[in-house]
Amino acid sequence: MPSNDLRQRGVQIVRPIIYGNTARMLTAADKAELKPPPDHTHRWTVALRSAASQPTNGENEGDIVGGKDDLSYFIKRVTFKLHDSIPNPTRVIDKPPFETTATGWGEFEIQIRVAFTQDCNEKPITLFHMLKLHAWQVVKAIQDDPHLPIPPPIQCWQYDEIVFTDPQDSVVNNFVNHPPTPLPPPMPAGIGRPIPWHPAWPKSVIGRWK
Ligand code: SLL
Repeated sequence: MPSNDLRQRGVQIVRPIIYGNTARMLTAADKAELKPPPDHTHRWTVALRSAASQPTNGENEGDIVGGKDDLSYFIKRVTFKLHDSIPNPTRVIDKPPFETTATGWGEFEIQIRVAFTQDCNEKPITLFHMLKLHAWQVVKAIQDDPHLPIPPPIQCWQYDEIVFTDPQDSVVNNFVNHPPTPLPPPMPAGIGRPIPWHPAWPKSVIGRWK
């Protein structure tokens, strides 16, 4: 029997991921360095990462969301299909970090195609993410109080789990050898700020400016 017929029946392997984007408004320094077209307002990164976050190295809590675990032991390639108005709109990323960056002005849906390593013997999956640039409530807060500085970056992420049912025998050890970093328990109500902050709650942003 060829080895690709050997599957561990009744076994499920689960890997928590996030996909989504960060975005920040272009500063004068960015404009000088990147020389984007004049109508571009934001620089953004779309990514697929492990759900567990990096420990912070002096960054503010929530600045780096996800990405602690290297997923390349089972993900071979992530293809981001961007809006056709963007140069080189099909971005093929063959090694981590599975992400791509651009500047622009508009929000649109991004197709994220995830291809697994050959030994997984699984078909690619396709995810969709609506790029988020504008935190409208924060824009309103700035309009109301022009002394507020440029807001911190947008973090807009979707949690999901990649599940392999009846995995290929030959890859089970690989997964066992790469356990996902456990996610922190949820915070008790009323303690701490939501992480990542949510634009629907401007106070979560403004609190950080003090
Ligand atoms: C729409 N949501 O459906 C809009 C499309 C496209 C945004 C937004 C990049 C432009 C460039 C950019 O921001 N495109 O690189 O010139 O009509």
